[in-house]
Amino acid sequence: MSRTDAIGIVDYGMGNLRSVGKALEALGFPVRISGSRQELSRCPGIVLPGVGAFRDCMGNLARQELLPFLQDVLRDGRPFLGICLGLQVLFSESEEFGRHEGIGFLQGNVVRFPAGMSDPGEPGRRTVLKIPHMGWNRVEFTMDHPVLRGIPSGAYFYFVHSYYVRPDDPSIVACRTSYGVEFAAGVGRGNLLAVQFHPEKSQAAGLALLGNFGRLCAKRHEEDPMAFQVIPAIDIQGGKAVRLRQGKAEDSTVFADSPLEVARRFAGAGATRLHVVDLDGAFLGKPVNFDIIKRIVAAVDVPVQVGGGVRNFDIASRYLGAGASRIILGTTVVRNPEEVLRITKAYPGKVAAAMDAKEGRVAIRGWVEVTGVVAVDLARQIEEGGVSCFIYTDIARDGMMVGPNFRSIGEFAKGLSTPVLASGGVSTLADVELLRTMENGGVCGVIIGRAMYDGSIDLSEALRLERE
Ligand code: AMZ
Repeated sequence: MSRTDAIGIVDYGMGNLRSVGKALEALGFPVRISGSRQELSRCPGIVLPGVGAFRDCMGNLARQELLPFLQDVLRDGRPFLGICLGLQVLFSESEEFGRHEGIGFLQGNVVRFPAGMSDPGEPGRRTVLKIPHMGWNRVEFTMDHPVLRGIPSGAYFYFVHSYYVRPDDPSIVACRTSYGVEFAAGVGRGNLLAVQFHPEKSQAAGLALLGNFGRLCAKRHEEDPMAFQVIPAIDIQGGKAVRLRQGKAEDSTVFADSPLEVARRFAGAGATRLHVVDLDGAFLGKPVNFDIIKRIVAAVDVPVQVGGGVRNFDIASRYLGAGASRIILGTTVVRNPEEVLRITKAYPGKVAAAMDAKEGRVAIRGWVEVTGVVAVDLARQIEEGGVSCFIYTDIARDGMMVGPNFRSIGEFAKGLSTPVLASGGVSTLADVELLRTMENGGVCGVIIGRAMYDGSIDLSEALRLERE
C-alpha cells in the first residue's frame, strides 16, 4: 500500500488521536497520523480531530505551520473531516476562554451552551441540562452529503462538548441536534464535512460515516491530478517540435514540423497531461508560439501545462483563458516574486514554478543566465505563495540521455511540502520506474522529452507505469 493512499490525521500535539485512526483502519483505510505539512500534503483526505481547547489547538496549528496548509486543503476541495474541535476551529472565532480567532474558512462563531438550560421533553419536571453535553443524541440530517449517505436521519451519535457552532450561512448546516437549544451538529460544503459529535465513538452510525469518508478519499486518490504522472514534453522552436541539448538554442534537433500533430499523438497514446514549452518565448521573454499552443490546447482533451515566456499576469491570463490547465513560471519566480503572487492569488492551483538548476543554482531567461540562487532555497521561499507544483530540471542532463539526477531530485523534493515533477535526463523506462518509487518523497511525476522522440522510451509503456 502506498503511503499516498493513507488518510492524513492531523496531529497538533494535543494527545490521543488513535481512536479515529483505529476506526478508519478497522474499516480497511490506511491512515497517517502526522503533524508535518509535508507528509499530510500527500494524503488524499484529511481528518482534523478534536482534542483540547480552542486556543491551544489554534496555537499549535500555527506553530506547526499547518494553518496555510489547512486553508489550501479546504480550498482545493480535498475530502476533509473535522471532528468536534476540528469543526469549531474552521469558524471565524470562539468564545472559549476569551475570544480567539479560528481558521476562518467558514463564517460564524462558536458559543457556549447557555447556563441553566432545561429539558423541554419532560413536561412538568424541570431537569437542568448539564454542561458539557455528553452522551448519545439524535441527529437530523438537513443536507444530502456524500459522507452522510446511507445513514438514516435521526440516527444517534455520541457527543462531548460545551461549545457549539453558529454558522452565519444556514445553508452549510448538514445536520442538527437539540440539547436545550437547537444547534448545528455538522456543516458541509463540497467534500468538507465537519461534525460536532464523535463518529469514532458512535458505533454503527459512526463507522458508516467514517466508511463513507474513507471511500471518498479513495476515490479522490484515483482521480487525483497529483497522482504520479508521466508527462510527455513538447518544446516548440521556430514553430516546430524540437529537443535541445542542455537547453542550448543552437543544439537543436527538429523531431516534427507540427507540434499539434505530436500533441494529438501523445494524447491519443493516453497521456494524462502534456507539458508544452515555447522555447523561443523563454529566450525572448514573451510568447512567440502562442497561436500554436492555443491550437494544441483546443485540440486535445487532456490538461496542458504551458511555459516559456510567461513573464506577467496578462500573459498568464491569456494562456489560462485559452484553456491551458496550468502555467509554468521560470524567470518570473526569480525576477518578480510579487507578480507570481498576483498570479497564484488569481489562479490558485494553476501555477507551477520551474526550478531549472545548474549545479543546484537556478538558471533563467532560456537558461542563458545562471543566478546565484539555490533552487531549493527559492522553492522553500515561494511555496507558501500558492504554487501548486514545482518542476525541477537538471540542466546538465537535459536532452543528454544520461539518466536523471535522482539524488538532487530527491533532495530538492524532500525539503518541500509541494509536489515536484522531475525532468531532465530521463532516458529509459527504468528511470521512470525509479522516479515512481520516489512518490512518497514528494515526486509527483516525470517529464519525458528526447527519449520519447528517439524511441528509447515507448510512451504507452511509460504511461502504464502511471497506472500501476
Ligand atoms: O531549454 C531551455 N533553454 C529552456 C527551457 N526548456 N529555457 C527555459 N525553458 C523552460 C523552463 C520552463 O518550463 O523549463 O521554459 C519555462 C520557463 O520560461 P520563463 O520564460 O518563465 O523563464
